Amino acid sequence: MVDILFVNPPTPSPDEHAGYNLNAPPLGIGYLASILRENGFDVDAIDLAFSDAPIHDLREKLREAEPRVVGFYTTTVTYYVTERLLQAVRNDHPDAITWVGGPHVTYEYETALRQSGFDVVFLFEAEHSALAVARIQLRGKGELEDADGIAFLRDGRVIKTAPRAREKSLDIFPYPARDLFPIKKYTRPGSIMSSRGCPVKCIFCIASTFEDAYRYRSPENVVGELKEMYHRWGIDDYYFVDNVFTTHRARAREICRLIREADLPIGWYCVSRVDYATPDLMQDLASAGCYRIELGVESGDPAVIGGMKKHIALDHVYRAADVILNLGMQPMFTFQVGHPHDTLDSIEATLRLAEEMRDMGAGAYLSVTTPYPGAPMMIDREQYGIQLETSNWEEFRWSNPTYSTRNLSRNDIRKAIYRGAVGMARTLAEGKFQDPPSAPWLRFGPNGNGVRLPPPPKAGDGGSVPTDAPARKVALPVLQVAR
Ligand code: B12
Ligand code: SF4
Repeated sequence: MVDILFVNPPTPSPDEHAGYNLNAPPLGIGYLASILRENGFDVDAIDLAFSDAPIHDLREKLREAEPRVVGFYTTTVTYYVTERLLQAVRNDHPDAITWVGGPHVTYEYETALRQSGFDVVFLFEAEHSALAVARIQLRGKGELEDADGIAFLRDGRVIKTAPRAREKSLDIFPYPARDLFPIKKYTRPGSIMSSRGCPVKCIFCIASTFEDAYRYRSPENVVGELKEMYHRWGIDDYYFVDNVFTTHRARAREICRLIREADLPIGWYCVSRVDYATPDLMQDLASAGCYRIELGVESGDPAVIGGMKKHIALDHVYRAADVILNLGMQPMFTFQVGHPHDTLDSIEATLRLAEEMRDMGAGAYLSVTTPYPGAPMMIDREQYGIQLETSNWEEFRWSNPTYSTRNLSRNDIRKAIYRGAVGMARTLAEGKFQDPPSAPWLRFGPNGNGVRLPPPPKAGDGGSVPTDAPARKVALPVLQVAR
């Protein structure tokens, strides 16, 4: 009998990720399992992302593990699937206590308690809350009211306890319990999160509300985790799932230095911002094995970018493409259509910019602006002129428009996303953009001649890599974050 069984539900639209070819161990429940195990609880986990028969597989696991608590991770699109899995637990193990956490129920906790029937909803980051509730429910130490950061029902009333402050010293958390997941089955087994939160507040994103202020792990702690994954599982290809890996520039550079010093033959990719893509920082990333960088551009129209509070300029985009391509890495630009400030003309500008980037050899993915619970544009949707046209959470995917705006019908957005997808498909068919060869090749080169360092950036005079200053003089927004 295990104390707590964590469950990652399957996604209702697995094809959605085909372009990225991404599936990775669910780090949130990995962190929770790890901290609970460290505190003496017996934990297990099942990742149903791969399952063809999730309910059947969960039932088997319940029979084998006989958990006292079953804890579900869920996002908005997986919420209905998670409800169905909850029913299986209720049928087969009516005595089990059920927990649920993640970005969707954090905001939709009333429905999760009243309609779906979960016993405890965990709000926001939950390492400390899960430990507190486990002590209360499994060891009989205290009352649920005493645990901060949760919601539950008492005599038909929803009790929401005091908010719990996010952990500032992320190094205190043990590494995620990857041993509980089928590491060999993942296309991206090396997912790792080196920071949480974001200092920017783009209106479509929940990073700054759900994870709050930007917090980061020390370079030593991060590289320690890379070493563990490399030596224990032989993983040589990593995926930093940080909202923005390079927010603290000096820390990112120190991580790169430690990776080089450890001489790990690894490759990796991460998310940055176009305004951070300076030659010196990008060269540091490349020389430590980074081969792909994802950067949000969102729109080809500066007014729309301004409306979403992204704080970037189009000059940053050209510079980022130039710098990253010249260092032999792949820039992967992401764009959105259907933003509240978008018009048919601004969408044309976005599609044109995406095409321009593809012609340069970069990746350019388009998705639909999607208002998730907790995002500023969802909270203030009336102010943004958003008319939701569905209440089916499974439709809240980046390929599917969920609303009309003052300027656009849902069908206008649908047509635009289709054109964007055709553009990307054409680029792939023409071989302009391919999945880069992964880690070992990059680090050791095709001739096996040791670590491959990228060429130094060429000087601005005649070279195609510009200096830090963009060619066109613009006032570049400066973010108030550590550098
Ligand atoms: C990696 C990732 C993916 C990977 C997932 C692979 C994997 N298994 O990790 C891929 C690329 C497949 C993916 C796909 C999608 N993703 Co995604 N993804 C992420 C990302 C960047 C990191 C996830 C992570 O590891 N977080 C780190 C851990 C520590 O945080 P956490 O998971 O939230 O867990 C903590 C708490 O939530 C809580 N908790 C979580 N689970 C549980 C369970 C219990 C029992 C308890 C007590 C507590 C608890 O405690 C944890 C520890 O503090 C997040 C952004 C983010 N920063 O989280 C987006 C994010 C989760 N994705 C998002 C979205 C929208 C999607 C897609 C819908 C996009 C699309 N294609 O349309 C799909 C849907 C996939 C799905 N099945 O849900 C949104 C979700 C918003 C929402 N309300 O649903 C996020 C938040 C991004 C954002 N800022 O908008 N994603
Ligand atoms: S989109 Fe990126 S920069 Fe904007 S708030 Fe989200 S994580 Fe931060």
